[in-house]
Amino acid sequence: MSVNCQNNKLIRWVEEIEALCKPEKVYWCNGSAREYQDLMAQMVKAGTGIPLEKRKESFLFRSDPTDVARIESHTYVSTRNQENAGPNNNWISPDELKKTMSDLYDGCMAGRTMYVIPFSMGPIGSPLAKTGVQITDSPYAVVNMHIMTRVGDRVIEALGADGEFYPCLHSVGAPLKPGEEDVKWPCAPMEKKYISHFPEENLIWSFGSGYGGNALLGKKCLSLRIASVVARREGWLAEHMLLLRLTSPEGRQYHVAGAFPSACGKTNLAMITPTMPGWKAETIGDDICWMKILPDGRLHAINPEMGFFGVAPGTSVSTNPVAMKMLQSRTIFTNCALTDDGDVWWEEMGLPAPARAIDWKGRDWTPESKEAAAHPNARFTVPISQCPTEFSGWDHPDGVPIDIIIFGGRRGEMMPLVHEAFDWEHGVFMGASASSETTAAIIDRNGNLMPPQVRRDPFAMLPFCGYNMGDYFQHWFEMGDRLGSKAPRIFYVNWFRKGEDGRFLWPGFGDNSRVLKWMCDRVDGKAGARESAIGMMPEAKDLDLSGVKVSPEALEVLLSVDSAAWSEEIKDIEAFFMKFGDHYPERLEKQLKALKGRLSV
Ligand code: GTP
Ligand code: SPV
Ligand code: MN
Repeated sequence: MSVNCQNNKLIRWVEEIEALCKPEKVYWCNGSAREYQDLMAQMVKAGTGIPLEKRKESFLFRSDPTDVARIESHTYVSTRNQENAGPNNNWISPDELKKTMSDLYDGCMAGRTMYVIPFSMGPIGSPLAKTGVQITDSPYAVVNMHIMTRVGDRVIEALGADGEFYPCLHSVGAPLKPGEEDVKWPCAPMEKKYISHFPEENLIWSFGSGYGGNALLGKKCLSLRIASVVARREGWLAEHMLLLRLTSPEGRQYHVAGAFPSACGKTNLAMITPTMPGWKAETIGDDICWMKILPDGRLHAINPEMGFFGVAPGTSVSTNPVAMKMLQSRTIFTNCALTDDGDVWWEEMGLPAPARAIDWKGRDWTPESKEAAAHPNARFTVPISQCPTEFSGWDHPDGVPIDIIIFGGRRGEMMPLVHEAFDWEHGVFMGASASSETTAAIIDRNGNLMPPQVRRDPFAMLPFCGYNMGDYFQHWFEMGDRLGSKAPRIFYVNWFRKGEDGRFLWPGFGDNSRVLKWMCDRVDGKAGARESAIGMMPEAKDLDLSGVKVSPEALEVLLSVDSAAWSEEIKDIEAFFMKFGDHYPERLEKQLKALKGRLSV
């Protein structure tokens, strides 16, 4: 047991889980560098962690080929009344789900160590922070939690004798028989994987997967699914958003929060290198943001995490030079390819493909191989402190006051580069009607990558809202009522529009700063815009496009509203909203009607 733990509730919970899961031993994590190193050394010895010669203190892990991303079809929000989980969540009653999972947990840690990880989301002791305790039998999860959250004795101290914590139970679901040799990436078969949330008890139970959001329970499970429920109750917002601070050449500062679905550009925008001369960008967070109205009446945001779990493929010196610097050392890589000289490689890394490599499945690979060398959802885990553009005040307990909220998604057609909401209520409609093509960040119920398909993904929260999303929309309207004239301005972007040749029309990445500048100028009343059916939009002359490689024809497409396509889109939006029945807010219906009127459909 932890020498310091005075919290009886925690001690009792750990004892109860030990009795259920029957591990070989129990270890309380103290969060020290030594502990991290010892666990790494142990995993290297077991052959699961591969030290990288080319990157100091960095390691490569390869997951089981069936355990490569979040599994939405096996993710549950379990409330007594199904209506509270809403049509946006998979639901099983708490009694049934707990029965099924208790049977799975029974003896599931045999032959393994059970780690107890006390962690804090948000600065320890901050009124915005939440304490979690993850129990896991995965040392890989422990080292990742070390990077992604604040782990250890300090948390136990802050918890004291009767502090509240969120219990997060995790097992890879692969008990070992006496003498049985372990596999490199233990996990349970697909039909036994469950990522379950019991918001009425602030409880998380995850079984069977060791990957990303399925296993690092402080992230999507606690900081979004459970936190979103708490946030609604307490009057704040828990969002799937990046956080960025921009400084104009004149020294004016703007704080931006942006919600894009998984693998749709948050990490990249959070680390943007502006191509606009004189503009500076600083990174605060790349995935999750908690926002609260403070006494100044403004919406303030913190990043509750402490590291990045970012998509590797596509990260290159030209797309994200900041990340490339950040990943030079002290990084965990998962499912990247391994080169002969002891480095990692992935597709679109901006470096020539190695003549030979070991692919993410551990097989020999050459550029002639049919399959990709890295999995498309290969990831890096790295502390924010290593980010060259880290904002020095990123973990201030009061957070930063938000000026601009951006929604968006990945749409090859239809959606223009940028449009601005007429007001907060219209902005809530934009968020609620957001859509995106699905990406490699999700696998289907058979463990396969999903073919990209357009789906509604409101506020980029479809897989992460822990309650009925109709009520979530209403909560956003009510936040606007409280914010009044101090509400941030709301925009919608799409960096992923394609031309007929299938190529992106907009250069994206650093050049997205041109769109950000337009937003900042809109906030200050300095930039022009025309009123369109879907919102305020820049004309080409309103954007600073000096030196950008985009043809006038492409710009025309990027900055126009395709009424025919939008008329079709409206039908899909309406059908989606109808699913929420009694929970569908009147104000959203009003927005939908108004848009129909403007489009004359
Ligand atoms: P999660 O960590 O899953 O939540 O993803 P994310 O939203 O942080 O996405 P990320 O920034 O990692 O980007 C995912 C993919 O989109 C990468 O392959 C990027 O190279 C690509 N991408 C990001 N920004 C742009 C852009 O502006 N234009 C284009 N064409 N691709 C982009
Ligand atoms: C996402 O899927 O949005 C991620 C990766 O950020 S995971 O942590 O696996 O959820
Ligand atoms: Mn994410």
